[in-house]
Amino acid sequence: MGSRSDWETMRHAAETLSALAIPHECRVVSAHRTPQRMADYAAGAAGRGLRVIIAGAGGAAHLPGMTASMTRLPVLGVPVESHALRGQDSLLSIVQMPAGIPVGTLAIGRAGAVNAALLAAAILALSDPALAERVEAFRANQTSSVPDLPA
Ligand code: RP5
Repeated sequence: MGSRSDWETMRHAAETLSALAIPHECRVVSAHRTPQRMADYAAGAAGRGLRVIIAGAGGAAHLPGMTASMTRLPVLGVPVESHALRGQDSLLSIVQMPAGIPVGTLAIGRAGAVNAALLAAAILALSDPALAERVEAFRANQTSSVPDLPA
């Protein structure tokens, strides 16, 4: 994520990964304030064995796109809700990547963070049958927990 202030949103991604027993790490890496840290992180990610990157940022959110430009790993972008524009700025700056460098962009805020983790899980589950079973169980549990009546 681009700032500690993003953690309130991005913790939902981390919690979802934990619920699925997916090993992960959480780091603050800013495209604007720590560009060298971002370059080192992105360029070294595949070599360290990472398989998917979830990048959350707000405002002029260059982190997901810049990260994607420096790694072959899939990058999932989460637009963090900004104060000034309620995340519209984050969303548009993450989603409108020029052809050639993709960022899989999720919804603004908590929903995007949760779904980034679930999408990462789905990607990883393609080559991990045990994780595929946990993803199926997660979804079955979610389905059975939806009440029939409004109150
Ligand atoms: C972005 O700037 C971060 O991703 C964050 O959403 C936004 C504001 O950061 P802070 O000023 O709260 O550190 O780089």
